[in-house]
Amino acid sequence: MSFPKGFLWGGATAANQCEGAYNEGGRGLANVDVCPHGKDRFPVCLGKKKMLRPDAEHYYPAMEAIDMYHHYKEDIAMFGEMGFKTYRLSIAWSRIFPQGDEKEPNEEGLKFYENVFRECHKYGIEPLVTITHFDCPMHLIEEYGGWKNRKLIDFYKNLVTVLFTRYKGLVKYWLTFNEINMILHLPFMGAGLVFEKGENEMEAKYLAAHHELVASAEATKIAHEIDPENKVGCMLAAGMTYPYSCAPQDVWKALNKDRENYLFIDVQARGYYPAYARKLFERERIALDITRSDEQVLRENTVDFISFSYYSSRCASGDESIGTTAGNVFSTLKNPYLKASEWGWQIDPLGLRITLNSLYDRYQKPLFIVENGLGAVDTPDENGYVEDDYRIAYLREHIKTMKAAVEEDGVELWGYTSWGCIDLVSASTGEMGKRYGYIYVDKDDEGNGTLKRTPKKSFYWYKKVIETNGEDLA
Ligand code: BGP
Repeated sequence: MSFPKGFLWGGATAANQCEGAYNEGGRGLANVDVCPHGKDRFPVCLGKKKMLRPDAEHYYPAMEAIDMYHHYKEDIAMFGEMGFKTYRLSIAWSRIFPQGDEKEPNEEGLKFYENVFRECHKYGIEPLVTITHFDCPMHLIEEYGGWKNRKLIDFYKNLVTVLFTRYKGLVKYWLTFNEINMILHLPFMGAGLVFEKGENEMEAKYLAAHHELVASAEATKIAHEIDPENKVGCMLAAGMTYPYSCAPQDVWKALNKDRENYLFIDVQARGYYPAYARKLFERERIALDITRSDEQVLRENTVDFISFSYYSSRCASGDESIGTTAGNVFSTLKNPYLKASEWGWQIDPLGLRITLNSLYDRYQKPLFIVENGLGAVDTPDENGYVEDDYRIAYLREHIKTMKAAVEEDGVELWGYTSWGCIDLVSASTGEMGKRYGYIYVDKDDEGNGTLKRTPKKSFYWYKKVIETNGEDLA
């Protein structure tokens, strides 16, 4: 009894957090390029502060990131050395369609990803591609208002048709939208939404979400038509919500908190809006343009598998006076039984087993953990080497419970790609100093550094984990 043969071990990144070269190769400007480092980051990502063009006062970490655009061969070779079976990466939409609404794609952008995929295959690495990891071409925001506009569905269909056709035989695993539930929490970064004064923000978010859900189902349909071998997944920012106590109002609160997230996956995995969602829209006077044909496309094109990120569990209570702590973007109640990372994200390995089981119980579809890891401060020695025992300990404990979920609980799990396998820009803070990688990248929060890559201690540890298919975690 062990991980199945062919279990997909690997690591994950996103274009906007590692590629850089934001204005090379014909790439157009995107929302993710203008999310600055520093105090304005959150207001911009939330759509509260309008920043549709970069200015001279801010530093924009995504513009260069770790310059993987020019280092991808070196980086993929290192993933190959670790023995990766898969590498999760995302496509920058504005590399393929610089404006987003063109008919013809930008060949240079297509060629870039083709080279990346071919490089992966050289090492026996299966690409796992996120079609949209938070990014949206700026032109689609300025001209159409981002995902609030139904027209985005057609532009997205055009994008995916090009991708599935061009990369047929090179890519088999696809994710339509990264952390689709993040649209509620980071609406500009996640869906290109900027709010006008007095706008019904909740309605705008669910409207944008509806368009993404339909676009996701359309993409699933097109993927299967172009190549029946394609496997399409949804992607949830997961982590079970625990009731703070056994008080029924805490249990009720926790159930409803989870529904805020499950709503999206319920649609993508089951093919229709659940009753509680319909009631929410009614209660909050949220008018969505759900057409008959939307309902049909959602119903007929559910996902093949469910992928998710897991950093921590969450906690909820009916009592509003309990203190909160940071979490993956949205804060949660402090769980007194858990320790936390330097950024306040609580560490809960058993929570991963609980999350795996609850997702599997709810959907009965194969699962894929596509993000997990510890964001920490690393202190390299004079050669750039980091002894990151804290990261190894975090990963080890999580892999143990993942193993238990597979071996003892029978959860069907296709793979595990830890987040930020090479150090990259933090999505929430824009820092470089919040590191997740097995590979250290010499660059700081202000953009200084040589970009030199150096394997950390965890690099050799993870290599052994993969070599033994998860048997040797020591
Ligand atoms: C998820 C995102 C990633 C990523 C990760 C870690 O929400 O999908 O893009 O960055 O969280 O978060 P952070 O970078 O804020 O530490």
